[in-house]
Amino acid sequence: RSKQGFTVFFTGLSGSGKSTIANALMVKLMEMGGRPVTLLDGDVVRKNLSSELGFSKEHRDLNIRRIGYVASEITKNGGIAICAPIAPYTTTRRLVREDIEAFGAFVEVHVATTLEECERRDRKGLYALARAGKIKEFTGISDPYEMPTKPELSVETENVEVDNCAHQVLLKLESMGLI
Ligand code: GGZ
Repeated sequence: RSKQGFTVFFTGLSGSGKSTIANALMVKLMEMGGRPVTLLDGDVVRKNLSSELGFSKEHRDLNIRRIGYVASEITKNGGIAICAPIAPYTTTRRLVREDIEAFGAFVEVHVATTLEECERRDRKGLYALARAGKIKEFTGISDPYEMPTKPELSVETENVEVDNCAHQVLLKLESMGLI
């Protein structure tokens, strides 16, 4: 019997390394073959699925529920969904978990790179703009990020290489009997 579908749901601050780890994980899972792998990255989703949405709590929640719905359909059909939005609200993450666990496994991975480190890197210059008040409601600066308390896995990118983080996720998936 083929294995059940599942969703890997990354959550973390802007610039924490979610996309990079998610991409590395996707490559590893694709190399293993078997099930189709679908990446639902934060900014790609915002461009294609949630282009009318902003960053209020209502809009973020809508965005995350949409991602959750697509991931649940993929999971239902035996595929692998990798999601990488900020997803700052605990309650919303829990709702998505419930949506997906109806069909398969939900693996929450907290990319726990600290705000200090994300801001120090400031790869896209967004933190500087947020500090200057030019971006309102910016996660970690002028908008909340509720830390996951019981993620399946927590990784950080300050002292650990991206590839190593992706490998930790693979090991977790193995230990859960998903791959
Ligand atoms: C947070 C923002 C904001 C505000 C624009 N707050 O580093 P990025 O640029 O590429 O990733 C961030 C992305 C966040 O979108 P998500 O869909 O992942 O957020 S959520 O899960 O909360 O719906 C950032 C950019 O959009 N960005 N304005 N105000 N991030």
